[in-house]
Amino acid sequence: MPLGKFITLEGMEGAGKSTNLAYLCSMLDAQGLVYTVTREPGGTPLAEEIRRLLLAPREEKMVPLCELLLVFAARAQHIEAVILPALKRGEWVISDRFTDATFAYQGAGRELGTARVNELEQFVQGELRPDLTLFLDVPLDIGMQRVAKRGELDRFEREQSEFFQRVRAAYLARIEADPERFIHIDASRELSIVQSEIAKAAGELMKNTKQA
Ligand code: T5A
Repeated sequence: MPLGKFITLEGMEGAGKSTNLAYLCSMLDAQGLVYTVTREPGGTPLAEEIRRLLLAPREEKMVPLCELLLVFAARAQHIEAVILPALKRGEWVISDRFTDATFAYQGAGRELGTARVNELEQFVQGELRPDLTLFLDVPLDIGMQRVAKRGELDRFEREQSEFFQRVRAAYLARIEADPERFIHIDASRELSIVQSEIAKAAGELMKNTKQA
């Protein structure tokens, strides 16, 4: 059985990943494709517990290396328990964030650097990489306005704008380095326009998969 396809959604806070993930699933449904929807950090009960540790504001400062290792600990569990089994069953896997977020938030935001994240990526994931990554790009102020409407901010959402500038710059550098995998979408526009771009990118992947 051929492996399923692995699609990830990335972007800054409030970019619309969850909203557009639901849209992407409706596209897969329409094509009769079987898929698993998941998210990071999280995706299994244990990894969701680690997510709670990562997102909860706390008095004790979490050091960046602890944060990085927790992210990859959750990912190791997620990959083995959810992602690889689904791909091996031939299902598509749609994940709200994956390792690009680690390069952006821990590598750049926390200034741990790319080399360490690269090493852990190789160690934890082996050859596993997404087939397609949709990067939803919104100016920070728009994203934060959307997030603020939801209420209390998590530990990342409380960061300063310099942190998010580093995060965004890292995403853009990754897109530039791997333009085949990424689709860069201006997500500050109306949802219907954003979704028409998502439909185009996912449609291409579906077409290529059928032809292969
Ligand atoms: N993290 C994660 C790391 O540091 N390292 C890692 O390796 C990983 C995997 C949690 C945090 O974890 C960090 C990064 C994050 O800070 P998360 O749960 O993905 O990750 O957190 P958020 O990015 O904060 O997710 P949000 O749910 O806040 O944002 P979404 O999913 O991008 O936005 P969404 O879809 O909930 O939309 C927000 C609001 O905007 C509206 C929606 O209706 C909603 O109300 N909206 C639009 N409004 C107008 N026009 C549009 N085009 C709209 N699109 C959405």
